[in-house]
Amino acid sequence: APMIGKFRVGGMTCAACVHSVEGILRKLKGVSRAVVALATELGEVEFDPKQINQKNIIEAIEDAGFDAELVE
Ligand code: 9UX
Repeated sequence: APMIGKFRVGGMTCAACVHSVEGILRKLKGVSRAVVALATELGEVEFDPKQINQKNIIEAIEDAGFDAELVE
């Protein structure tokens, strides 16, 4: 069953950053949905835990030059 991960994404300064992060997340194998909000810096990602985990998602965001941490 899919899981929802909530992340705080730092370093986004314009709407294009948001689209960039969403695009990166949606391309990851196992991710079925990704939305990121600039104002709150919160991202919500639906993923298949058999294919990808929260750490992989954080690393993908960081590889793109942004900060990311899990929100409990
Ligand atoms: Mo906007 Mo973001 O000009 O990496 S795309 S700041």
